[in-house]
Amino acid sequence: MNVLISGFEPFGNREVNNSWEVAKRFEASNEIDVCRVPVSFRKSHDVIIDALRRKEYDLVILLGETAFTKDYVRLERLAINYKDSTKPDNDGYIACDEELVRNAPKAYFSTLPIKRLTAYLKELGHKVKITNSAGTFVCNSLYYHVLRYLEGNGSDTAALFLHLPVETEVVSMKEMEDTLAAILSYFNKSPF
Ligand code: PCA
Repeated sequence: MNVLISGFEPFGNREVNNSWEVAKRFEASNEIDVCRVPVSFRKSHDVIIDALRRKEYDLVILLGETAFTKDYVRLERLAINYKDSTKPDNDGYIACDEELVRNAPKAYFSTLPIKRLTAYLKELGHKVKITNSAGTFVCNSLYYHVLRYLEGNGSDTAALFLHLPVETEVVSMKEMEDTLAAILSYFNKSPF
C-alpha cells in the first residue's frame, strides 16, 4: 500500500506546525512518503499534485493544524471552492471573498467512508470528530485542489484531510500520531 502524508510548514507566529511534526514521524516507514507543504494559496497543491503525478498512491492524508479545536482531531468531510482570510499566507497574500477555481464545483467530498472510519477510531479510544468545514484558508484550498485533481483524473486514490489541534494538552503529539497510525492500519485491513 502506497501512502502519501503531507504536513505544512509553520505560519503566523508559530515556530512549528504540528501537522509537519506528526507527518515526519512517519518518514522512515515503508510504503509511506512524506512531504512538507508551503502555507501558500498558490503553491501548496502543486507540491502534492506533482507527487501524485510521479507515483500511484492508494491513500493521501493531508494534515494541517488548527487553533479552533483543542479536544479532538478533525476528520474534514469536504472542501469548498472558496477562500477568504484575515491573515496573509506565507507569500503575504490575503484572500478576500474569492473562488478557488472559476466555474468549478462548489465542493468536493472526501473519498473515504469517514463515518465508518470515525466510529472505528472512537471504538479504539481516539479523540476524533467529523467536521464539515476545513475553513477558508490554505488547508481548505489544498484539500479542494487535491480532491478536484483526483476526481478529474478518475483516480482511485483515496484522500482525507485531518486538522490537528495546535494545543497539545488534551490531544498529545503521541495521540495524534497514534490516530494517524490507526487510520493507516484500518485502510490496510479494509481498503475503502
Ligand atoms: N493550518 C492552516 C494552513 C496551514 C495549517 O496548518 C489552515 O487551517 O488553513
